[in-house]
Amino acid sequence: MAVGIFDSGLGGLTVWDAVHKRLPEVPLVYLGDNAHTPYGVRDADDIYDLTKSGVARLFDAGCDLVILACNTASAAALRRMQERWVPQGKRVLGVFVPLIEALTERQWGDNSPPREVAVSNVALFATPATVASRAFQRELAFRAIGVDVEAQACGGVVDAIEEGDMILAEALVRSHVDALKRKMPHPQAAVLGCTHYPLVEEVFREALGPDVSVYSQPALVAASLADYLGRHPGKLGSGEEAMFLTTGDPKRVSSRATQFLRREIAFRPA
Ligand code: DGN
Repeated sequence: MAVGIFDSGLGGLTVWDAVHKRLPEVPLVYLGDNAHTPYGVRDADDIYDLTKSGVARLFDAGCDLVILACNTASAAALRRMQERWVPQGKRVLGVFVPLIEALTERQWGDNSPPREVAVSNVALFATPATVASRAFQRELAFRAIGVDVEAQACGGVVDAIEEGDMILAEALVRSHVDALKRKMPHPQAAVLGCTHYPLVEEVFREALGPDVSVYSQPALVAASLADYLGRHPGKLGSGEEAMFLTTGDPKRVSSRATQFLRREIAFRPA
């Protein structure tokens, strides 16, 4: 089988990279909806419709399982995508749960009642749509009690990364971290709740300081997928060529992707 990885643009490549490193034998099909990025400023119905088309395209391309490697899409569409596809034998996984399971020190799929955890205050950095959805707080409340969450909507960061303006992206990250610290001066942990942010993770880490534990999604999502595939061994695929699809301009997107992942990536039209 192939695993599909969907994002509004380039950010999901951070998840692609981690999954490819962890599971090099699994064929991956990536779809970036670059024509409609960023999702973070769209309304929930719009994000749902765009995600629905992207996921359908990945299943058409032969995927049996799709990861929504986009927090904004996961927050707005994951449940409905699962309701639609699971009865047809397809799986759709999001990126919130692996992160929250790591934060609350739970095993994959541990659905026991919420309990006290080691962390008591958390800074969440995400897009405006993800912050507005409160999906992170909802998923956390299923698993933990007594955790104070302060969210910072990081407007502009995704756009700057998609445009390749890393100087602007880094300046915005510093100002969003400052804004968060005015509301919560000493977070114990910080969650990078957008798959674009690992591309500026060092800037987050530096601005937050050494006392803050930073939770970044790609490796956590890859570990969770490895766990899932380990439990469903019949579904493991074997080494086909990776495929990269975009709704945007393949030439432009390929050049950006090559720059981000420091390897030759050739996108085709979706
Ligand atoms: N990478 C997406 C996420 O994780 O939310 C960014 C969404 C967007 O397009 N703003």
